[in-house]
Amino acid sequence: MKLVVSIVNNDDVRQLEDALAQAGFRSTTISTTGGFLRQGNTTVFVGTDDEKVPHVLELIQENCHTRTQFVNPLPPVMEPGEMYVPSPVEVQTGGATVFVLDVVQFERF
Ligand code: 2BA
Repeated sequence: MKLVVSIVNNDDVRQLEDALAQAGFRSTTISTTGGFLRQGNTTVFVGTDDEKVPHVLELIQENCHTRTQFVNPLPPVMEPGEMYVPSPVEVQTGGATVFVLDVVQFERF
């Protein structure tokens, strides 16, 4: 058994959850925050049999989209009198960052 952990854009979660449910997969989501952009995203957990992992990955790929954002880098340490003019940097996020983990034991009581 595997646990598929995918970090996805908040705007894609609803669609992904629906697609997973329709295909018969159980999922759990938690609200998370990216360490770089410091913006909210969602982490989706799907526990499933090894042979069904490709189907889960397919659904994630189909339903999660890449986005381009512009962010202002953190300002450098300044000396008095110095001026910093921020210039936004282009960052591509997602579609999804996915980790597939081995599950040692699974129980439902
Ligand atoms: P964030 O950490 O907010 O990162 C958002 C996007 O910013 C990343 O998109 C990447 O394009 C860019 N980025 C991140 N760190 C960077 C850096 N040090 N320098 C330049 N650009 C950087 P994604 O790679 O698609 O990641 C989307 C979200 O997935 C991340 O949000 C984070 O929450 C999670 N994530 C990505 N890789 C991870 C990893 N190895 N471990 C844990 N979480 C990860």
